[in-house]
Amino acid sequence: RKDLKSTLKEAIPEKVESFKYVKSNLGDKSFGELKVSTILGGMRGNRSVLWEASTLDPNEGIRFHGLTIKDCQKKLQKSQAEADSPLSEMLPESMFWFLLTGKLPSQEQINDFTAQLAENAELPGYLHTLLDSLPSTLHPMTQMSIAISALNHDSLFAKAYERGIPKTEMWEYVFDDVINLVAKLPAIAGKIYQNTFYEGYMRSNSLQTLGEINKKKDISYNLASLLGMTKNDSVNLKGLSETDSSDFVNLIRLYCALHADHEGGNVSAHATHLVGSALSDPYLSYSAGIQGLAGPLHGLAAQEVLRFIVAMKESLVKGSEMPSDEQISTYLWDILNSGRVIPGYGHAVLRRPDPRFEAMVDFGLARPSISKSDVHFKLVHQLSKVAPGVLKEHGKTQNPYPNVDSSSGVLFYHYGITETMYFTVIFGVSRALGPLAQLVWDRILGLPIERPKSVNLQTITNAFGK
Ligand code: CMX
Repeated sequence: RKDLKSTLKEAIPEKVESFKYVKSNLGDKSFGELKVSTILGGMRGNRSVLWEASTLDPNEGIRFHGLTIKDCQKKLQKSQAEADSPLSEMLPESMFWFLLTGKLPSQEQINDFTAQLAENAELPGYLHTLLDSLPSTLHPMTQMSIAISALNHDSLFAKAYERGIPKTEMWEYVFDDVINLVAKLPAIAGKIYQNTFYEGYMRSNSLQTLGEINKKKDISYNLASLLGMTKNDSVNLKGLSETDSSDFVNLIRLYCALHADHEGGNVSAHATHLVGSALSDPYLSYSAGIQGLAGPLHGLAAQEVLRFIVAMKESLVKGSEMPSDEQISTYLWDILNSGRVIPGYGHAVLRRPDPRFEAMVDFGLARPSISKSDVHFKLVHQLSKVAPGVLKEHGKTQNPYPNVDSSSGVLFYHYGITETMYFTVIFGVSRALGPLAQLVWDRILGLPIERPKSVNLQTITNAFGK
């Protein structure tokens, strides 16, 4: 008697043949308003998600309400205390305000908003208990999605819905949940870091901490503090210098502002929007976004890139001598020939080097301790000149250029966040901003539940008479 898996195995060849037939013979045909290739090909280019705050142009990159990254770096508010420093970066709080309202905030507005978030940053007791109960071997992204999902316990929107509220009032409760979630993300991320890599320094029975939430500081400072990276907290286990500590806080600010939104079709944004369309509260919705971000073709690439760069350094860098372009090229071909992808390269929409990658590289180039002395950074930079040629010759990827994940991990690593498994959690803190801003608008506009129509291969084939 055949078991389930063997029965399935038997059904595979015929279905794969049918898939190949439809893809190669009917791909160009219009099926309703779409091409068959769009249905089979991950809905590429299909304009079907309403998304207000950002638009991605294949050749230009991202614009936030019409502003480029460089415009945002000039116009969005910085921390008031460091507003005059040329090395100070825009605040993610400012980016969130802009994404949500389409208006540039004043310094006073951002000061107040930053204080409001810090005031709500502490985690409820049950979340500490829950996170403490998870094994430290559980991937940090899984821990993050569990923690965010559990905050549904306190959802004002879910409670109001249960009581019964008109559709026109929903957005106000969603807004309150969104602010609460954005405020708590640094503490969630910090606790996961400490539990996973520092044996629970933040656990309630421990007197030691890597750092703490400071109610007078911004979310990036507080996240950096909880990772043990700020100089002025009571404990400074990692022993960073004042300059490095301040640079690290600015790295988090830049990273979180840049990764906040990338229009609505990417997996984390779309998952948040889709789940939210069922009127699941913002915690459940963004928890779904985090689970998508945890995929290696999306946010997890940040972790993959760093592992790849470290391995490449071990294999190609001898002492202080950098490898030749030819050596890098051979290294890349070995990876491609073994059927693997080059992490940090390619993009579903972009057709040029990602301007977010360039902004992160500029951060490193502005600091000689990174640009001149950090071998991993130098390797990332050299790779970005060599890999496009190799990928073009390989001939598969439609975009042979570096994407955002190519450069971020190496900068965290430089300052001492060496736990590669953790990188995507910082992405998760940042990516909340765009999709959650859109979720508020979804409810303001009263968008309906998402329900695309699915079709099977037989239906497509029948439509064209085979
Ligand atoms: N190395 C090797 N091959 C690659 C490649 C890369 N970096 N990027 C794409 N390809 C291959 C694809 O695997 C695909 O091959 P098959 O036809 O055999 O399946 C082919 O090129 C065509 O792919 P594409 O249309 O150019 O790219 P997709 O839109 O399908 O996928 C992406 C986009 C990002 C998933 C893909 O480029 C990739 O896997 N890159 C490496 C992982 C990565 O860096 N992800 C992070 C993306 C940014 C983010 O979301 O955070």
